[in-house]
Amino acid sequence: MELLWLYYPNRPKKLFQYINQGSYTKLTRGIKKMNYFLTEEQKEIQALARKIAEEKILPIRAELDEKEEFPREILNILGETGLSGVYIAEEYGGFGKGIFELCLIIEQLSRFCTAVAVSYAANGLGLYPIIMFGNEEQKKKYLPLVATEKKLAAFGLTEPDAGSDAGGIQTTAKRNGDHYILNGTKQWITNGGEAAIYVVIALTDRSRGPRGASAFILEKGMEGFTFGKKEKKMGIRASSTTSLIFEDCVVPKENLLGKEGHGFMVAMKNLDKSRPAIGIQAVGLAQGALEESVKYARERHQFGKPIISFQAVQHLLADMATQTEAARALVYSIARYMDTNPKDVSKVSSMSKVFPTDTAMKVTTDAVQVFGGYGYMREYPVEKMMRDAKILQIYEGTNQIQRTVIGLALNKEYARKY
Ligand code: COS
Repeated sequence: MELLWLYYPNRPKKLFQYINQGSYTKLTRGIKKMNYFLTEEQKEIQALARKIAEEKILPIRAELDEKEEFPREILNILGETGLSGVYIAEEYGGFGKGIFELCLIIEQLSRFCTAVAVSYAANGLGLYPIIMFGNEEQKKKYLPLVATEKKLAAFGLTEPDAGSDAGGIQTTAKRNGDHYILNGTKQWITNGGEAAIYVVIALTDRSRGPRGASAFILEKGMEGFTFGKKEKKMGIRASSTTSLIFEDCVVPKENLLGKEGHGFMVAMKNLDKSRPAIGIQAVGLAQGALEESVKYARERHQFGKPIISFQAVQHLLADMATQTEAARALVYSIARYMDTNPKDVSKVSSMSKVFPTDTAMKVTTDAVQVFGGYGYMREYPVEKMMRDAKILQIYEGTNQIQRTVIGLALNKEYARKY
């Protein structure tokens, strides 16, 4: 611990306080993972997230799901320990780390509850536009709120008639003196109603389509900004999903993010940045389902033997384990690559989402199969895991869109290089 202080003298003390409480021997056993050559600091971040997940999420995840209750207390703990600010620069109260460290945390949370993991991850989706395109004042004002004050963030792009076709948004922002006046509705916004900060994409020049879109920072409580009802979902039920409603919503001109007309680019770059965070939710979820399945297959007896001794079950588990590890290796390597700030990451970013999320759907479905009839019952965790997996193939760009992005990039790269 002391050594870490020497390396990062500006860091608030609290990050590693939590980790020193209690003993690790009580933690649940996991399946042995590959050595991904994490630094000592990355191991500490991972261990802290794991401890919080096992002690705070595992005992109540079924209840949170059943009651569709927002996990505010768990998010507060993530805020108090400093994990909410891991990817935020130190000068704004964070730890100045990258997408890779963010992924290490999300993986551990998602291993026990994807609803908690996405509520945490959505902060990144809300803040990365400010990190990438915000001016100094905007960064100083908004980033510390999440890094040190336990506030949450959200991103508003999707509309009732604009999902995959993000360029088809209809929400408008009209300049009126020192303000913009926003009108329109955003739909299915993660952390809707719970977040204090919202980055919203709206048209400042309708005639120019996507090229007339601009990004704005909104605060909960602004005049003319309200929320729709909390959606009732198939999975990730503890997370909050609402619409954002703008009726002559007054936004100061200082809250324009970047330049007018750059909103679509801001949105696309933001999605590029955040898709590994969805891929790693899938990895954590698949890992959780695999662990539950191995444990169960060792305990469940049929024909006088544990079912793990039957080849049919072994082969299912073997594929689940192999695919989960492959997904992890993919996300880890892409996240590390993206942290070197290469110019164009759309292709790899989409890859880091599409493969792990298809994998999680398969692994969780197979987990229910291993559990048989019990797997279909709500008393066992794999039922929730399979429901939670489905949204991963849909949100932040359907997997069909991810394949389109990859295909377009392949075509472009080939034309350029050969
Ligand atoms: N980074 C930066 N700029 C980008 C970009 C990226 N990743 N992708 C597109 N752009 C730019 C283009 O360069 C183009 O700029 P110019 O107007 O200067 O030429 C502009 O944005 C429009 O691009 P394009 O014509 O490719 O737009 P399309 O509407 O055809 O977009 C896809 C295509 C499918 C890639 C886009 O609509 C998309 O990603 N959709 C999915 C959205 C999504 O994930 N929705 C769920 C949201 S959940 S938060």
